[in-house]
Amino acid sequence: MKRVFTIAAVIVAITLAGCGSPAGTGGQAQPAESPVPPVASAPVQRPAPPKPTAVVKAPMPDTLLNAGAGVTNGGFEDWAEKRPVNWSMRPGLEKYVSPEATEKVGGTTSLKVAGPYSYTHVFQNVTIEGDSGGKTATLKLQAKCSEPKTLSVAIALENGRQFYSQPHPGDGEWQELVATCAVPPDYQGTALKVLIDHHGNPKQPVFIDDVTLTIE
Ligand SMILES: [Ca+2]
Repeated sequence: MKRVFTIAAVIVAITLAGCGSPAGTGGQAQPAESPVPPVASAPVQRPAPPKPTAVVKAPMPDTLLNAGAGVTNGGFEDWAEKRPVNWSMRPGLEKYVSPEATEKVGGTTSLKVAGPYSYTHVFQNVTIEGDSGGKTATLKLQAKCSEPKTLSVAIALENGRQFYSQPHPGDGEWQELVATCAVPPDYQGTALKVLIDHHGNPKQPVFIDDVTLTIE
């Protein structure tokens, strides 16, 4: 009998154990954790960077030559008393210049310069209005010359410095001659001299037309 009770007790124990709470639940079922939604990556509003302050450069003041006219009578169209208006020569050498209607580039006449002489200069002082320091002046003209190394042109500063072009090749053709002058930054002069230099005991005349002077 004792063995029968023991078996019965075991059975009861097993049965009671089977009526317990479901294993593993621990009572109240926990709601499944919902996954953390990803944080929407909203565009980050950053404050607009300050606009760069526009650097306003003061414009280079204009430099006026002959009050804006540049070289005056650069085409040698205007003559008075057998001299080209606004051009100069050394005293006594005016007789070597004349207007020439058959050799010209523009207009109706050019400047003819003919010897005999060892050399002669025809020049014009071009006044400067405004600051010219640090700028570059450029002289251009058309010239016809038949003897090599007898004709050059130049820009002269008031301190005596001269900036010469290459000489005309002397080929008997119209050629452009160009002289450039780097004006010193501290230049205080009030004029630039445009200089036509015919030299070397030339035997043949030269012709000049369309003289211009610019600065920038
Ligand atoms: Ca002319």
